[in-house]
Amino acid sequence: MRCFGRFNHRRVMKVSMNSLQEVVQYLKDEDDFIVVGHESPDPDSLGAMLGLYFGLIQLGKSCRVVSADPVPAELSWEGLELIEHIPSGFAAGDSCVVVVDCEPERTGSIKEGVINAKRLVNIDHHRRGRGIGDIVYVNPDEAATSIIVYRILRELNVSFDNKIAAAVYGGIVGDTGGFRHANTTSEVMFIAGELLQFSIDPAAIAREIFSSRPLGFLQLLGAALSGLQTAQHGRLAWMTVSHRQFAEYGVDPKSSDYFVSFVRMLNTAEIAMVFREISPGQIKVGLRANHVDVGSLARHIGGGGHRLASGATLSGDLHTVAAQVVKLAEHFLITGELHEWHN
Ligand SMILES: [Mn+2]
Repeated sequence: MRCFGRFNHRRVMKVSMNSLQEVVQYLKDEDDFIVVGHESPDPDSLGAMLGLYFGLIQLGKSCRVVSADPVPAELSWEGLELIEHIPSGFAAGDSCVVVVDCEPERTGSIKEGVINAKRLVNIDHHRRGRGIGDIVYVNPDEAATSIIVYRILRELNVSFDNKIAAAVYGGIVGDTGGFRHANTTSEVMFIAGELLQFSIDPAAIAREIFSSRPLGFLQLLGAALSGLQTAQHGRLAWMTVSHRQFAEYGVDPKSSDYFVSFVRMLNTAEIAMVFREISPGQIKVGLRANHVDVGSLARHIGGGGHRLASGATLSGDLHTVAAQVVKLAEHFLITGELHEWHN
């Protein structure tokens, strides 16, 4: 849309973000909420959802928590059972929808109902434009959306308890890779330390997120890793997982986001990639890096995410798509430039 200047107010879309204070005020003023996270919910998305849910309930508001995809089976945090799994037919009615940890377009099969909500709030930490919503707060400097929720709950004078602490702590653990990623700042540790003063079980939370998977998952991971490929003397590493393989090992493709962490373990890898055929002809690309800006790479191919952790969904033949993206990534790694892209 073209901006016609200050005399034509109706033509001017709000492009700047709202402040955290404006989010807090909006939440105070509304009474009826539905909190929604992204498709294939991860610990940060779930921690932010539950933290906000418990906080709003404590303030006497009515609130539901809704997800298009089921909650990962390995997690057992208090409150996860309250999340309504609504794969289709979601309508917000008169409730204010709060989307956390993604843009409204990434809420999966319920996105139409989310986008069409009468009132929409969006809280996120992925680098992106403002996007839609009456109130939009996006802060890519925050390690986790759960930390943004922590700050909101503090501003709302919510008193923290064990279940809020466990959810927010779990979200932080998830998005910092168990305090191993570059986003692990002293501020993050300070907040985590404060949450640990509650009666929560950090060992169980970490084990459930990173180290507790069914047999089929490990066997499929092994099969996929045995096909690990590299280029540029190992600076680029990737593997593919076909839809047939997921079926063969009885693994839900949605539960395999974590595969890319194992590719990243290759000691020479500067860019790590996993190509997963999540449904026939639909390829999910996961990208990780230690220094290279794979966020730009993902945005270039229609995806998004953070500078060092990003992803995209492409359609086509698994091996053709993989070859195309590998070529793009190889060129990017050597020249720092992104050549023209058609999928
Ligand atoms: Mn997140």
